[in-house]
Amino acid sequence: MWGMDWARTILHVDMDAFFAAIEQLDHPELRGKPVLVGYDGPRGVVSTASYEARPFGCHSAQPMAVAKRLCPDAVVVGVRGGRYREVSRRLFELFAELTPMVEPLSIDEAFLDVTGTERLHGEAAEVARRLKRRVHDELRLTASIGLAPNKFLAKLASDMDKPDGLTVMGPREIETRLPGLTIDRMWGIGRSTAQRCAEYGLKTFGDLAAMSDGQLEEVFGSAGPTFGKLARGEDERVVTPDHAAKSISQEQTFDRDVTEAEAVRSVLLGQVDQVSTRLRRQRLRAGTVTLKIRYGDFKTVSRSQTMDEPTDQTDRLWAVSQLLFDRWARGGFEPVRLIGMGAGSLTATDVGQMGLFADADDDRRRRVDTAVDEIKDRFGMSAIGRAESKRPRR
Ligand code: TTP
Ligand code: MG
Repeated sequence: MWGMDWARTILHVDMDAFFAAIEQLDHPELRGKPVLVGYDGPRGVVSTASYEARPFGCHSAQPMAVAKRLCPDAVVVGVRGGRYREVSRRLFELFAELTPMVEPLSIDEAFLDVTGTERLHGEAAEVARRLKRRVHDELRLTASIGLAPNKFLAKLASDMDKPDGLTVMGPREIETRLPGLTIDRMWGIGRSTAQRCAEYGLKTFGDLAAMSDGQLEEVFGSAGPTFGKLARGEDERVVTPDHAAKSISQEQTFDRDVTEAEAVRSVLLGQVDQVSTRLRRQRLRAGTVTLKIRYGDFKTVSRSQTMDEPTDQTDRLWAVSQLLFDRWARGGFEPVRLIGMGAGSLTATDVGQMGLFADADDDRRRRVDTAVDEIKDRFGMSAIGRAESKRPRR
């Protein structure tokens, strides 16, 4: 059995058109139709497009106006963050039934290290097939899964046969399929870098794999040798569950540089929301908040702040994120290519600490976290986003 030959067996699970698939699930009249999820305003951005809308060129992070032009028949629906978080919570419960070695990457995506579970659950491909079936039966949604001996290959694989795919990247595929992949699929290399590489005659993983570390460094700087390893299918990174992580973060690369500070802020708010949910899910508190901002020219800056007291509350994390963001934006806003928010210096939330020593203010904030989730459920993410941005700044 090949499952036994591998040092590790890693699954990368990624839900198909997650937000849009949930909308189609909840609203049967949308099934089979092109759906765009996102805020339908002049500066709105597409969160995701259903698979029916993708042949028209619609995709995540695209300006909504562009997507509507590409696919005039698409139905636009607002974001219902609370509902997606609820489905995500159930999805991660299914993962947890399989293994405690789950590393969440986003609301609909995770690495699972299922090494050794074969004995319990059957051969690796069967483990993956069964997980897909459970997602389908329990959530009525489809997932795509990549199965490989490491994280990098598993993530590549899950994307190769979307939607509803199951792709194995084993020793045979590393020889046959990997060298032919174009390097825009390389982790950390975007489309524009890929274009620059093409000028050097570098087009495929095979091209990268054939280069010496010295040559790779010349082209890519210090990250070069890592690209070489990955291109050969080598990746030593281990699956790190949130409770063992040093930090929990979320980032977003935009399709085009975003020129409005407000638009960046609203994306940041969504990230704070996701990161704090993950903190609470893992009973962790963050001692520091870090923002990462990348400009169109790849120049990247980060801004950190230590919290007065470690926290898992959305409101507090948002206050600090906002402070960092506004301080940076006031110092001279420049169009943004990527924004990211990370929670670091993590400590475990002591269960005894949760109720007993919580002051009234703490309790109020907790109830606000719950209430906000409910409002988002009912009115969509944008309702909260707009109210938030009208609040006076310090
Ligand atoms: P993805 O897994 O990147 O996308 P997806 O699940 O919609 O589609 P795919 O089948 O290609 O995996 O992201 C998961 C959800 O996160 C997505 O449904 C909406 C949200 N999201 C945003 O809000 N903005 C973004 O730019 C991206 C990439 C995702
Ligand atoms: Mg997905």
